[in-house]
Amino acid sequence: MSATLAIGPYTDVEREAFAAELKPTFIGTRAELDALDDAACAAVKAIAYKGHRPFGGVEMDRFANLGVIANYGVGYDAIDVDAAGARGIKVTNTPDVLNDDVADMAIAMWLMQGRDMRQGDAWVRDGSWAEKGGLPLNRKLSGGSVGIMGMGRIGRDIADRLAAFRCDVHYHARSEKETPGWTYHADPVDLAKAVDFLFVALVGGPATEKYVSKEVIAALGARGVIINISRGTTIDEEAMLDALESGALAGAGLDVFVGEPKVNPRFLTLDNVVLQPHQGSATHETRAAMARLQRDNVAAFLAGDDLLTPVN
Ligand code: 8YV
Repeated sequence: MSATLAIGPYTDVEREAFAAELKPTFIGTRAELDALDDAACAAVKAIAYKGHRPFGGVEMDRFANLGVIANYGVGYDAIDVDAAGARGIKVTNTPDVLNDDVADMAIAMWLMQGRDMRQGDAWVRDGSWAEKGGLPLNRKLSGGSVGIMGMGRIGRDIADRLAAFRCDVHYHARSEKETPGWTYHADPVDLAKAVDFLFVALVGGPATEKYVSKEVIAALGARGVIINISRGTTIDEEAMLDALESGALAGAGLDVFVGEPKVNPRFLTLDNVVLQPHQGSATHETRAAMARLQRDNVAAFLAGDDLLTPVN
């Protein structure tokens, strides 16, 4: 048994890189984790974690010599960081290396939803163009009013892109930030009232559950569109579905869902949504950088060096 346990759906490329550097033991499923015997668990000093299944105190207690959980991803809501801290276990994540890709995905869904590109593609493919003429007109996006919910590193990269589209940028965050003249709203409902397009870039976890509430969704209104690249849990999904179905909300572009990869079937019949399988960071380049940073954190811990990107 190795000192490093790699838990999750690692790709072959990631496995090879991991095997060459740290020779971890790989665990793909919950059953394999449960099947580890006491001696194997006692050998584990570092866990490299990938995925969104909760990993809490009960799981940590199986590893008496565990010192670090290195998460693959900037969001570490799957890991109970308080439980880790209480046991003297450090947690790391993979910030920054994925900002570009996630912000690009947000902009792509905004363009795709606002310009009806999903419908446009179908219009060409099914012969409607030749039969009926052009697609019904859609919405101008450049120069519009946009809101960012959560002005962390990814929120800022989305805002920078929207500024290049000459949009009027508004945002909500716990505190006002230094920005190039963007409008701060201390109340999330006020932000929603001020804009047509709302980009959700909050951190996940209990503190932000349903932060985009029924009231926020109502305040966005019938011309409102929600773009979410954060976590499904940050939005009151049922309230959003009700509003999308009734026309109280114009549309949504969603890369994340409550209970993913299973998606509420109500989404599947809606024409006013663009749905993506949580692939904001899913490019060869960025995933390689995330995996690199995760391995570097594990290696630093095993060598007794400072962790590169600790979160506790
Ligand atoms: C996931 C993500 O890590 O970084 C995050 O917080 O949600 C993603 O990049 C990725 O889906 C692998 O689990």
